[in-house]
Order: sequence, then C-alpha cells, then structure tokens
Amino acid sequence: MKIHADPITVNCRKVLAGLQFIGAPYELEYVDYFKGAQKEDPFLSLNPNASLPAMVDDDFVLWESNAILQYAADKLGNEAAYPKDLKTRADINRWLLWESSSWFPSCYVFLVENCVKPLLGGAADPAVLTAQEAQFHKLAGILDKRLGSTEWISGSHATIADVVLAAPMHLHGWQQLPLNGHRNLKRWLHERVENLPCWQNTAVYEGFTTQKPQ
Ligand SMILES: N[C@@H](CCC(=O)N[C@@H](CS)C(=O)NCC(=O)O)C(=O)O
Repeated sequence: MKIHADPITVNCRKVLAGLQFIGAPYELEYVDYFKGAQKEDPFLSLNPNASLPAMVDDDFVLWESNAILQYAADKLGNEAAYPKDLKTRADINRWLLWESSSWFPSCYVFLVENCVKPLLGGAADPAVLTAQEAQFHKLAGILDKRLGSTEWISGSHATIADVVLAAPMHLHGWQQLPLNGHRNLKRWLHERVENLPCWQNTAVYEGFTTQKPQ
C-alpha cells in the first residue's frame, strides 16, 4: 500500500496512525500540504478532491481517510481493529461517518483559527470561534456521554473508531479546543489514545512539525 500524504495534517496522521494500529505495512509518498501539492498533478489525478490523503494498492486508488482504514483492516483481516460482528461494525461505521460529517468540520474551525492562521501571519477571528462553540460542545458532549459508559469508543478494546475520532483533536492544546467540562472525553484522549504506540509514533507538534521540540 502506498499512502500519498503529508503526515502533519489531520486526515493523513489519522491514516498513518490507523495503518500502524491495524498492522498494515505501507510506504509513504510525501505530498507537501503547505506548498499546495494536493492541488496539482500527480496527486490531483489520484484524488480529484484536491485533499489529502490517497492510497494506491496495486491498481486500486482510494481516497477518504476512513475508507482507507476500513479497506486496510479488511485486507489484513484485523478483526480486533475493525470487528465483523454486525452490530459492532455498524456502530463503528456510524462513528466514522459522524467524524467525517460533523466532528472533523467542528474541530477544524479551531485548527484553522488558532493554528493555521497565526502560522501564516494572520490572526484568529474571535467571532468565528465563538460561533462554533455551541456546536463543538454539543458534539463533544455526545462523545463524552458515550465514553462515560465504555472504555473505548466501541467497547473494551481500541478499534479504528478511536484513532479516527481522536485525529481531529490531535493538536488539542495548540488548537485550544474547549475540552473542559468533557471529563470522559479528556480521560479517553489523554489516558488511552495518547498512550497507543501508533499515536505516539505519528506525533505532530505545535508548528505542524513531526520533530519533537527540545
Ligand atoms: N473527508 C476527507 C477530508 C480530507 C481533507 O479535508 N484533507 C485536508 C487535510 S486534513 C486537505 O487536504 N484539505 C485540502 C486543502 O486544505 O487544500 C478525508 O477524510 O480524507
């Protein structure tokens, strides 16, 4: 499997951590996000959305980060990472869809305002952040409630759903995600996900770097 990605972005880090979690070997083809390489060929011919990442496996091209992890888990036959039991799988698929349609877009506002804009010499717009707060707390509250009754998102062990849902929060400190008040969510993130070797191996730090600050 070849993964065309920039490891510093949310959905690329998600895929790299997820593939390591699954135990799927991959080769990384670096695509420079901040240089806009996702908007040009050769990447654009793989993913017409001009967004990262994309996967190539022999003659099969796949984009959408969550679809890549579903494919990889099934290809490897890793049923612990992506269980086949009907209801558990439907539950995980539900969280994957929810992450892509609701959770990522909300967390992304904080990433753009508090990380990307200042890095590019601009400033966060407080009105944009304030406007997103209610939506963020509604969604974080849904996760928090779930994590009040299960150790991991879909039961007693980690699955691809945990990696997928943590990804939009991967720079939570720098993003200034308003996590206070979401105790179960914080505990899951800090004590569980952040201790997974796949998460630690793919760490991204303030400044969008994979180099650990001294
Ligand atoms: N739903 C897509 C979203 C992909 C996406 O939005 N990728 C971002 C990086 S995290 C991107 O490359 N955006 C294009 C851009 O900002 O130019 C997926 O999960 O793969």
